Amino acid sequence: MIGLGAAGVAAGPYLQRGVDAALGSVAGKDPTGLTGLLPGAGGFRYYSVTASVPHRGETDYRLTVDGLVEHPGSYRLADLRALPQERLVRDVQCVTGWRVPGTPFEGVRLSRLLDAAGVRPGARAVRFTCFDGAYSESLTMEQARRSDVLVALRMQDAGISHAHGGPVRLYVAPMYFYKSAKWLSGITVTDKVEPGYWERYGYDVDAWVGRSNGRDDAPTA
Ligand SMILES: Nc1nc2c(c(=O)[nH]1)N[C@H]1C(S)=C(S)[C@@H](COP(=O)(O)O)O[C@H]1N2
Ligand SMILES: [Mo]
Repeated sequence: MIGLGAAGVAAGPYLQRGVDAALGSVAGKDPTGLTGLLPGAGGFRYYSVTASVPHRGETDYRLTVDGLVEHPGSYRLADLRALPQERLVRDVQCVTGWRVPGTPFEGVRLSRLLDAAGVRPGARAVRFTCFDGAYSESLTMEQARRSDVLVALRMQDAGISHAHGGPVRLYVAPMYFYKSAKWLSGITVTDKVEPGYWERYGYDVDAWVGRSNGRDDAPTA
């Protein structure tokens, strides 16, 4: 069953509905990945574009920062925890419709890591890679520097579980949840935005909640 799901994802999200039907109760009707309802997680669905993901923790987790920076480097979990932590409590919104209200995330502001690395002139974007070996995401430099974009170490007042992309995931609060890359392992500063995994299938690169992917919600006061 996992093999069938992975094949469906590889072929594209629009085929996923058929795959979901074949998987029956195992997967939800969701075009953005292999899904399943996470137990006890407040309505979150599990997403991974790969059939399995290695576990990384205290001894073997590394987050590399490279590309157009003065000081490329890598962080261990302890290094990330030693930096000032930011807490955000917002609604999580998946582009397919499900939503989890008031979810706390905590971590290091991405802008802090960019400042520490020393972004070079000419840098316009940031690319994110994951230790699942497949997923990627990207932000413009302006988006990446927002105060509501975190390299998150905690979610729902606990360490981020493996299912939710732990030990470290990206959290892009103002955008649909596909921007929040799980199992984050690399941050590369680049000269232009490179569309991420789902964006190659037509999802918007600028994924503002309510103002992208064909939605145009009335502005709230
Ligand atoms: N590495 C990786 N990150 C990912 C995904 C994925 O498949 N792989 N799916 C994205 C999508 S579409 C969503 S909705 C969220 C789901 O996060 P969750 O599994 O913690 O609910 O992760 C995003 N980040
Ligand atoms: Mo999603």
